[in-house]
Amino acid sequence: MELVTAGESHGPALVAIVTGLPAGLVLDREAIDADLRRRQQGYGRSPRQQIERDEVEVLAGLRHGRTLGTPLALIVRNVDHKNWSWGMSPWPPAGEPAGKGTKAVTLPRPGHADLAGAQKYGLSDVRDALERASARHTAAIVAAGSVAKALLGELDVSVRGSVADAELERRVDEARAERDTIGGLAEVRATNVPPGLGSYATKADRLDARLAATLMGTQAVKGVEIGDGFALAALRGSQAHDEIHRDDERGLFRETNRAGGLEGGITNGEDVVVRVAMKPLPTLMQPLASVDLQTGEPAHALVERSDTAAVEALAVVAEACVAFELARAAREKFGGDALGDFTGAYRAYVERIDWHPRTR
Ligand code: EPS
Repeated sequence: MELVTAGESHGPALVAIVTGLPAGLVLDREAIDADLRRRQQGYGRSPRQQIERDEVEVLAGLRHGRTLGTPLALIVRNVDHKNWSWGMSPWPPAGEPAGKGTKAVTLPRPGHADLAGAQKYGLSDVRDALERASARHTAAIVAAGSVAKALLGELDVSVRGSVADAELERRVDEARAERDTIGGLAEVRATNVPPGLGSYATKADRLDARLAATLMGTQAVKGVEIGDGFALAALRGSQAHDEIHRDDERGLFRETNRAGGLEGGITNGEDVVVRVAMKPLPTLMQPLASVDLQTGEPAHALVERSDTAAVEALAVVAEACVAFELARAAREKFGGDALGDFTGAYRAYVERIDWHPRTR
């Protein structure tokens, strides 16, 4: 399974193409739209979310609600594009400049991709960098993650992201009052994950590395921790590992889960637990020092409408990232062009090992 996305924040639409899904997986449009809505909500989100009504459209790979085993093409339209139709026109715009995005952005924001993007790609308008770097793009990830959750659901695996930040609302209120922004922590937990997803064979196969990569690839994420993560560094070996037990009800199991469900880059049958740290959003109403790229003079960074916090959105996005990577790993382990081949291989495997899925 692979995921490719495209789309700018104020362009016509966001696009996700998912390849490698088995044929015969039932997708529920309402479930995907519900995840898209969850991503839009959350304390501290920008007024942009009142403009958007994120909904999935399917252009290919699905017939009558079932996957065809062919590339699945999803889009989420940007309603706000109507205000940017000149500024973000894919083709040279016709007529006089109108609406938003008509003036070049030359004041890069510290913490955003603005300056590095403009340098790397030789851009005179920072907008050419920031539009794709924007976290708006995560809507496409959530749509694809929702599809991955449907596949994992066939194995009774569930994945849920939540905010791991005490007092988020108070922190948002305080930051908003002071016209500032905040970051925060989110946690994703996947339950009923069978042992044996991922591999120690190569770095690229290690599922912990893959989870870290997909989460670090998410806007504003600056840290990823698996299980007890950084805290493990301070412990003795005798305190840090999860002892192995067995009973007839559960088969082999652990009493503790400091490893976050991953040992040697492979799932070990316990919950997969991952935490992500998000930096404070870099678009500030009281901007930091910058330099005007056109004149070379000191200036203040671009001020644009933005969120005060997006930690609750990150929890939903991180859930989608983890779900997609787990589904990929499950597809590698169990194969299956047809959904029944995939679930059949899973059942035969679980029969072979001494691990018992939780009763349904
Ligand atoms: C974002 C800036 C804001 C956010 C946006 C990410 O958008 P705008 O500039 O249109 O107000 O709301 O996130 C979304 C639109 C979204 O759907 O998550 C940025 O600069 O990263």
